[in-house]
Amino acid sequence: MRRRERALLEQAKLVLDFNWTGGYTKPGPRLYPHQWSWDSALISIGYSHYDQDRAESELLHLFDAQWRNGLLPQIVFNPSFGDYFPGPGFWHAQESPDAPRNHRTSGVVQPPVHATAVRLVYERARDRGRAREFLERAYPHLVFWHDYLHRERDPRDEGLAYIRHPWESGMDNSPLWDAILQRLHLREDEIPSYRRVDVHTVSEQDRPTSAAYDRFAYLVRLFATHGYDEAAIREECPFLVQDVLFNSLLCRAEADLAELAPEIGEDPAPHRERARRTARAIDEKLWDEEHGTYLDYDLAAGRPIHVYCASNFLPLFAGVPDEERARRMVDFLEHGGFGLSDRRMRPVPSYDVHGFGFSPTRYWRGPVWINIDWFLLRGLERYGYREHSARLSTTIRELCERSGFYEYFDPFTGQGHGSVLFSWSAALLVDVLL
Ligand code: 9YW
Repeated sequence: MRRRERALLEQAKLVLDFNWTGGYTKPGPRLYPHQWSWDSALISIGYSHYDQDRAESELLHLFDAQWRNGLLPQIVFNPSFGDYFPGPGFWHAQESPDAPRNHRTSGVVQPPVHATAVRLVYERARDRGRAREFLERAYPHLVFWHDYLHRERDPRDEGLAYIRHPWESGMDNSPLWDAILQRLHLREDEIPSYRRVDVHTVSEQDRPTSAAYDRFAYLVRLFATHGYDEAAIREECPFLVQDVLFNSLLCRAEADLAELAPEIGEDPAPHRERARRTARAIDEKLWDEEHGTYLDYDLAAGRPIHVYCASNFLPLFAGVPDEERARRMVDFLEHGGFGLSDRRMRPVPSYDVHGFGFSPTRYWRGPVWINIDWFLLRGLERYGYREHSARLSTTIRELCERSGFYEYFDPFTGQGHGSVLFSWSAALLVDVLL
């Protein structure tokens, strides 16, 4: 490794040290003080290279807050940090008989990348005895989590899980949700009162609008009113989406669980079968023949969402498309608005640069995110597109080196936005470098 890369690696580790709380790693120092589910999974992938102890603790801390029905919460609140919206008092998660008693959590989930993270942490661990103990502890949580998704979030048994809030996608401000949120007309008295904190921490222009937050809050209140009873929520919730990113990660996670199973004498077959089913469902229901990529499906309205985002290419990460479909996807990444062969841009913008309402700086509406680039990089590698994957790893390195470990980056200028010292940017950079 060259000197510059070694220095960058050290900086990335310092970011993680800075955000480490002793039990978990904060996604970012001020904006995100609690534990977030998919952040922790991605962060543990960084630690897996050099700190087995932290990699394992990070994930076990999250699993400790799992609900009794298997729901793995999006946020595990840290009682030392009070000033966050929406906090535990807004979620009312404890109204659910399934909520854990030892932690306060939110009542939604995030993309299921955890089994993939556990696999990497397990495989890279130096202390094998300890790694086995870790796997024995983590495995039942993962099975329980995936069971929850298949049981509660796939009522028609299609092999696809639905999400019921933009926060569950991990990409809450994405244009993917605009049409659904716009058709949600709220009367004044239907909007819960709340006070945002995010807009006092980073630039308001970069964050979701207050109209979006009204709807986010409305959905939370709907869940709480139903005591987090999934069958009741499903009947009424205007936001039910079979999301490409979420299901691609679930598919990959089931395949990773199948690889882990024999290590501790468990049966891999059910997980392999579920991975195959979800792959087939993504390929049959979500493929968009016109543009050559996959589309989210709005389950409440019964139609595909014709919005093109970088996350729509995530089936590459799970090995879903055949070679021909993968080739069409790469063609779109190169020649559509995603800039994979465009030297004027740092790929891949989170949203098609020609898409309606594209913004190079607004959160999830155009900026480059390191986690999405990382999924695509690993996906392209898997299909043998080495030049493209190399371009993405160079992009990740250059963005972090020139601008710092920001939450997201302007694809044209490379300038960083959102939270500074952002943990998954650092952790995935570590993975790319090592
Ligand atoms: C929120 C913590 C989270 C990420 C999400 C990202 C943002 C805001 O920050 O969400 O309030 O949950 O969209 O993917 O996990 O980094």
